Amino acid sequence: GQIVHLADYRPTDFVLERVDLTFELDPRATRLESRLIFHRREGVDAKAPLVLDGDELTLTELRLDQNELPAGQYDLSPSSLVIRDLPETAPFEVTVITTINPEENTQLMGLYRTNGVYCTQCEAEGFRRITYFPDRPDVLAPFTVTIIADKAANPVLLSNGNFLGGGNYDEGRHFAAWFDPFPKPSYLFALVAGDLGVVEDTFTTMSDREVKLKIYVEHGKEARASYAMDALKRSMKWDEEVFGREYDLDIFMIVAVSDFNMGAMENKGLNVFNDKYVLADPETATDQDYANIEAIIAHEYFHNWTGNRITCRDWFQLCLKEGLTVFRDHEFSADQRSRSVKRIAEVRHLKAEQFPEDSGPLAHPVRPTTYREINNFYTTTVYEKGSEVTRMIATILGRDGFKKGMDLYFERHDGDAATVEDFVKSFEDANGRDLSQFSLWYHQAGTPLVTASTSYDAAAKTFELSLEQAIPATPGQPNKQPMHIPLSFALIADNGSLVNAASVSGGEVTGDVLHLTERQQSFTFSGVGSRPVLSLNRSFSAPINLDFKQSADDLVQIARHDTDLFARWQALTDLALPNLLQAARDAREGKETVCEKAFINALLEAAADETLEPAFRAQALALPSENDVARELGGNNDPDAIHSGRQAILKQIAKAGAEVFGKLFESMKTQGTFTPDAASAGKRALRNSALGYLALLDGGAERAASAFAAADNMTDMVHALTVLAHRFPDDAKTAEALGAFLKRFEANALVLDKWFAIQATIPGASALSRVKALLEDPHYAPNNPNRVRSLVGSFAFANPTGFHRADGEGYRFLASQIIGIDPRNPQLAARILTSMRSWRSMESVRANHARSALVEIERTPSLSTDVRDLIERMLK
Ligand code: HT7
Ligand code: ZN
Repeated sequence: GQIVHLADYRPTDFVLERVDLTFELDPRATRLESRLIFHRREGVDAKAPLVLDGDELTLTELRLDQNELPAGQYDLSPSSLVIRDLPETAPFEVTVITTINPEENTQLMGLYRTNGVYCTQCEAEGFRRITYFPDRPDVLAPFTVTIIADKAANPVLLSNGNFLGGGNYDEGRHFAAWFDPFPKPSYLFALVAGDLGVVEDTFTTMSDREVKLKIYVEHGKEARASYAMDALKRSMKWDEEVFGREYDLDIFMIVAVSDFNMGAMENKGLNVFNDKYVLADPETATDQDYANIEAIIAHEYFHNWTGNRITCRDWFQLCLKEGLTVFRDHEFSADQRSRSVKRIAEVRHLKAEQFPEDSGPLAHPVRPTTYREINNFYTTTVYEKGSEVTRMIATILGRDGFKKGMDLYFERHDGDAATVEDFVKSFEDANGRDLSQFSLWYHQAGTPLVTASTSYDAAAKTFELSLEQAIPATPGQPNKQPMHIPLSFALIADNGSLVNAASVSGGEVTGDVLHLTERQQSFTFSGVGSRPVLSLNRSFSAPINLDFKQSADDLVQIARHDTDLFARWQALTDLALPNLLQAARDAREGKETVCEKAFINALLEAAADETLEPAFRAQALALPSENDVARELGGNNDPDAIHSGRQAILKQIAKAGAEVFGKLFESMKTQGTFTPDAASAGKRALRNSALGYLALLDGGAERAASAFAAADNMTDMVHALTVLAHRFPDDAKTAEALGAFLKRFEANALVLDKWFAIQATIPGASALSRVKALLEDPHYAPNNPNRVRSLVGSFAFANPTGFHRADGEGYRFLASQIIGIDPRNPQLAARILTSMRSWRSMESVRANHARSALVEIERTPSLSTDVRDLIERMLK
């Protein structure tokens, strides 16, 4: 793969006016006749040829205005079709006939088959695996699609847009025609055909149009789509109410498939989903599954405006649709559930996934300027940091200013392929504010480090806050400019009330937000009668690392009194971290560790506080993970020491809180029939975290086993089974429970994924032999991405002690898996390989083993561009 540079962008020489596709479906030899109407763009040289993209295609026929094209008029290569001597000004029609083999398409890009269903995935560059085409997001056209297929095997024939009509055809075949009037780029094209069940509903839009809603699933799974349908209708309503966005076609369809590389895809009017994010019922889905379904259904639906109606000019602008749409789905979930608890979960995820990416060899700006393989840029930086950048625009401009900017963006750019600059300019123009310094967030990679210190002058009644920002060097960006960092803050008095300073000087302050814009900046608050406690970066208003040495007393004060629940959680985390870090150091030196009482007391106080929502208390009890501790340690990491140290702390908390946890386990039991609402889910989460602590006390295995036996929903069952398997892997009760679980859910692929993941994440060196044995289990499915992620992915991403074995066997195992998966499915291989991105932060013995494993992959002949691109960046 060639390196692509943003600076090389230029529009196409030809404008595509219309697309007319006719598919004759066959599992091994699908014929596609594609008719494309083009005209030469004004001012383009009359000799310029038409260049179409292709990938692994067989060209069967090529015509220009219905006449076969002579061989001398075009050049064919594996990746392109170049046609010369085209009309200077008049529109012309190119007919391209290709033959494709969906059955052999294991990459799951382009047209492929999953469980006998034809399905497409075209983002980012999959359409070129279907036909020769200007496969880039700035080429938009209306599409007409006709699908012809065997009627018995494929009663359902779907594509984008509105249904035009259908009927019987020859030889037991039938056809359906679809027209999508909204000009779209090829990456939003979709086709689905097969024998599927359907769940139907309707939605009446704000201008009183009735839209048909259909969710297609495998036969027999229809009942499991009802939560997704409900989430869809809530998403449609929310987008009207909050963003003023109405749905635009007569029909909106979702299809759930079992083989899919990512979560879902927002094809116009025909979203295709990984069935993991559609199917749910109380017996088989956890609360987390329900929350994911709600979020991803919303995310793909919201793309209809942010991504489809306004798309990206080029793939460098990916965050324009992804960061913004993640922000929109976060806001949706926050409105549907508890805003603070949602924010805590988002920040946990951001720090666990994006912060390591931003501090390692794969770091890149939210809006990159080069790429070799675009599939590798569907990253947590583009998505999650992209969302944080959008959130900061909202924080800086305020609710109304943000809305004005969004409205202007929709008004100006509907129908466009836009850029990040267009987006930012809409906010600038709508608010009369210069956001040029703020825009550095799009261009500078790396997580800023903000160092804060405070001093109080009792005589002058002033409180001073000194801030300094530093943005670490990242690949290709050694030097950084200071950024505009919006920091939400509060001053808390001794009695717990919030203090309003008479005035603040030293920089811009709007409401409860300080605007840090210089490298070093001091803010002075005047008229402050006694020393306040400062709560900084409340709600995680900026995605930064904050170095602010606060005393345990100050943190306890925030944990007790801040009106921002996120800040209370952050304070408890800040109390926990030094204990976990010290425990890891102690474990490494073979010393006993002692957890600070102030922390344990604050934690148990929050856990027992009935004025706090259970979901929040559960978040507080879920201490920073082993990976969080490793990140805080920053380097020379020993996962075994981190694990033992953390276990020691957990045990001390369990002992001190035995009574609290016992009570919570009893009182948080949800009664009656299962409902997946946030309040019930919160109670289950709190009860289950109590169980986690109780299992560390005498009789823990019995407790966990009986919780497993008593569980009447998947959340409780998975949790109890995880506690049992992770704490007592060799206990007979664990084998018994795993066996019972398998027997009961053997026929449900999504539940089987959980069974694999629980075992893949059992801590300790023996994990590897367990994982290897599971690879041979008859239920393992090496071609199903969900199953591979549940076993190999869970092991590499979520089992620090098992994967990062000191003898390097975990890394060697991963290398052999990557080498095996890559030829079949490069995207899947590449994604799992990113589990090695922080290899340099391991202690030297492990780091050396990791390097050797990466070099072994690098030496493999004919690696995909996906894997090669990552390996080269990781080894650089
Ligand atoms: N926009 C979608 C991205 C996606 C994708 C990208 C590369 C390869 C396969 C893929 N499947 C879906 C998903 C989204 O962010 O909404
Ligand atoms: Zn998306």
